[in-house]
Amino acid sequence: MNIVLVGNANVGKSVIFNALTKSYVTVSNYPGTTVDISKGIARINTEDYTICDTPGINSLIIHSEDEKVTRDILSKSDIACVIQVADSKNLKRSLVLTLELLELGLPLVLDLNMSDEAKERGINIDLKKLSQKLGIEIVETVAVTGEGISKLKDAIPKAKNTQPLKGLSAAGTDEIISLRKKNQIIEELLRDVLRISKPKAKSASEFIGSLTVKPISGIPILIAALFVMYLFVGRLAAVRGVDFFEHTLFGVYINPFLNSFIEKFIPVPFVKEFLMGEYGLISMAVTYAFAIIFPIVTAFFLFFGILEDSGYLPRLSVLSDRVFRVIGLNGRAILPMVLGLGCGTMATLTSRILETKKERILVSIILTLAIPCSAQLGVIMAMLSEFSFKAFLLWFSTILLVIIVIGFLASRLVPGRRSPFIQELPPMRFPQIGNIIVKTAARLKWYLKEAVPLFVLGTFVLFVSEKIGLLGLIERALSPLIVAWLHLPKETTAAFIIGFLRRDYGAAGLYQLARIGALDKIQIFVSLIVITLFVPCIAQFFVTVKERGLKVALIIAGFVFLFAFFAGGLIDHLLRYLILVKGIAVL
Ligand SMILES: Nc1nc2c(ncn2[C@@H]2O[C@H](COP(=O)(O)OP(=O)(O)OP(=O)(O)O)[C@@H](O)[C@H]2O)c(=O)[nH]1
Ligand SMILES: [Mg+2]
Repeated sequence: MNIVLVGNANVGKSVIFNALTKSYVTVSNYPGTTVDISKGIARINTEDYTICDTPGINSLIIHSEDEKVTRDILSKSDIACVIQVADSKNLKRSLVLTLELLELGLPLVLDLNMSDEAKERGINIDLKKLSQKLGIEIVETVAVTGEGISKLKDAIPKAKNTQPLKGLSAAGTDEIISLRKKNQIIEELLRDVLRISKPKAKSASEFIGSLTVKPISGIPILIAALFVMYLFVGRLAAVRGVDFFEHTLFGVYINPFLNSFIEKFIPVPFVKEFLMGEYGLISMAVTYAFAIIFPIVTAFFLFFGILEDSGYLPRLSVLSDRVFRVIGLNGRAILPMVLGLGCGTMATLTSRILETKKERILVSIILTLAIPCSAQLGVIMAMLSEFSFKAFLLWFSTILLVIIVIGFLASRLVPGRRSPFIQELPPMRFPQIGNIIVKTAARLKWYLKEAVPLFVLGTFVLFVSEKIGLLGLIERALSPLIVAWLHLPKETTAAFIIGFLRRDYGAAGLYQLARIGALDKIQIFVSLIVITLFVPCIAQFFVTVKERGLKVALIIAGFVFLFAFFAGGLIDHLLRYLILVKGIAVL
């Protein structure tokens, strides 16, 4: 039998799910974290149940795709109990959904979560009275500390099938009358059960929150956040961390040991090259994955987790709404894009939280074209940190410009409409260290599982191509593009080839070339622009096919490929002119 967790967005459903099932699904402080159903098993009173975590909804009437998922699961037949998780701070919004759930007639438990924050704000809810009026079990929880979870478990077997509230049936089927009636009922309920004892004072977190959304203070805060990320991921992890992993751990211990091991036991030249050669399984795939990319993504995921849990991201949507309006989107679109910095594949799924098809296509285009994924971003920052933060900002502005120009043009071409922007702002919170660590570990595990096999495959492809002379052929064939147009050395071709499999792997290849001094400043910058704009990795391409259809995915990928090389060459010529002819130190 199933127990389904439903509720408005960002109320703590996923934390409750994790507490009940002892498994982990992502928890973040913004609406729309969960976009698909997650299932887990929980033992409640000696019985095993399947618990379903669902995307947040405001109503059972569907607006966006992620809401449909929830609606669908509620119409299944084997539901033992529905738990509505609610934000105690916002009882009114929760009750709109409760009234709709009552009409389903299923056993229902109302979980008033975040009661810690409600109490802080002096909000008191008379549970007994509310429970009587609605005819359902009600418990209070603080999901993040586990308070009340055992009461919630006790309430599940007690839940009985619900009935629609009286008075509501009288409204019949007229939607507007029924809406008015519902509001009236909710107002009455609130008058009976809700007591607010403290006058509303502005807290420090509210003050900081309000600074982040005003352009005058918000833009400097954004730049400061980027700077901290650049220092932490670019300088600390990517330069120091990679140095340690590559030179000390792999350079001094692991690789020499493996070398002598192979020398001793399998002294066959072919095997030696296969494992430790230029395109060797260990010297390339394993070293790139663990020595270069692992420290970078770890730092990135840590930083990102803190950002997510602080509640900054929804505020960034408010700040950026004006820019997004130019490109046919609204501020909500910042979420999939920022998530795309973690992984474009996941972010493409998150574009479900957008309301119209047009918006989802536009976001898919931008995700494919201009959003680098975590490891790639880290490598980019590391390479640019050889110059200055200025170079990083120049890269950032170039990409932003591409997003705005292409977004603007695409929004004229793709038919459809833009939806109005409504963003609820969750409170700014101090991130929970425990959640950040668990989340980072879960992401790292997923990352390794996802990336390493493709790294191995990519290396194998390069190894074979090199052996049969295909690589040289491709290098020569692409030389008008890579050498003549982009002014890059032909060795970068291999990096772009593996970039097809995973962009971060391609970026790591460029990083290696830069570190051995094979690229000058302009070449570094240009190759980074190209690899950023470059085709999506295979996984992201397939998710785009799944979500948007093959035709749209192919058009996007084809366009992006041409555009990346075109823009790279343009920037190369511009930089050469500015730096070499005019002598301006742009980088
Ligand atoms: N203070 C406090 N914070 C909570 C509580 N429950 C959840 N949170 C925080 O609220 C945020 C949202 O939690 P999630 O579990 O991701 O919310 P959700 O309902 O699954 O959200 P969506 O998947 O977006 O619909 C996270 O930052 C949690 O740490 C609580 O009882 N008290
Ligand atoms: Mg969730």
